[in-house]
Amino acid sequence: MRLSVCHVLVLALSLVCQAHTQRSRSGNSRGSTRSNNRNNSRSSNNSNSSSSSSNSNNRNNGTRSNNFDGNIFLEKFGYLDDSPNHSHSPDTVKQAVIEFQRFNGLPVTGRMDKLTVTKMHQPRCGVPDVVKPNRRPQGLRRRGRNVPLAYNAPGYKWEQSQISYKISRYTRQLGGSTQTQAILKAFQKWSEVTPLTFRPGSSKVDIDIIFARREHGDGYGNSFDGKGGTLAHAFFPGRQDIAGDTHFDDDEEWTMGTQRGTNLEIVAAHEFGHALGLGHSSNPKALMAPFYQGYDPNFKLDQDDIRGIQSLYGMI
Ligand SMILES: [Ca+2]
Ligand SMILES: [Zn+2]
Ligand SMILES: [Zn+2]
Repeated sequence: MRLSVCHVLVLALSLVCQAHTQRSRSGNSRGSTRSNNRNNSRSSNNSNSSSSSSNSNNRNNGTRSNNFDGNIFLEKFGYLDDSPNHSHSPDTVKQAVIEFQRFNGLPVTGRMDKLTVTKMHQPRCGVPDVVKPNRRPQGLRRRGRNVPLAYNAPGYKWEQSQISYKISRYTRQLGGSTQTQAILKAFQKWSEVTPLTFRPGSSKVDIDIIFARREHGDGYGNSFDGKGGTLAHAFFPGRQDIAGDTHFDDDEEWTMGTQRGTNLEIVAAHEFGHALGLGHSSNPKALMAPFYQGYDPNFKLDQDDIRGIQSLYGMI
């Protein structure tokens, strides 16, 4: 849709849950697709753990080195379809690498060069960047696989303008009021540019916030991965309980007001973008770009973020 290039869609985090989220939205087939994706990735991840070594010799696509499997990464974030043993033809992998490089503003070489591998190792959001190739509309597939499905937003939004939230599980790394402030300020980024308001709730809320480690109840495909890698993820709006929920990996070092660790307010603002319906942006300046950009005490929404959210909720 209009914003197109910038906001490529994302998908789903967890598709299992998302599936539920979206299924209630009648006529939306993307939701169920996502759930299939996620289920698949869960099973393929499992198969990998038992068979990756025996299969690595069969995989001659050059994305595997030093215990880092580029194919698993590319599958997780939507650039490759799920495959048993994460095996793909060299040409398929090349196209996926090209997509990843384009999306993330890297030189487009089609190879797992140093810049590309370094980028893949940076801390990032757990939500996929693009729709998996086999879920893309036929027209896009025919034109070549190096075309991510571009949206300025996945198309899910809250019907009400007052959104409720609560922090159900805090991290022990920061004081409670510090966390409350970080969350509040993160919401403000979005309420400053839309008619949305955010109110703390006590029981059933739209956006339920938790800190958790490893597997945390929303499917193995969403398990956190220890320090580094995935920092957090969030679910798109919808009618299911999990919709809008936002989870932070408690194995990260969460901080406020320092370059050290990972800034909670910035990551929360990014995740709330998803919880409100935005996908990832291929604009590296956007808050909704997939990788954590480091701490900036004066961080702001980019015009790209503002256009995205206003396309869903309008201006103030
Ligand atoms: Ca992590
Ligand atoms: Zn994200
Ligand atoms: Zn989760």
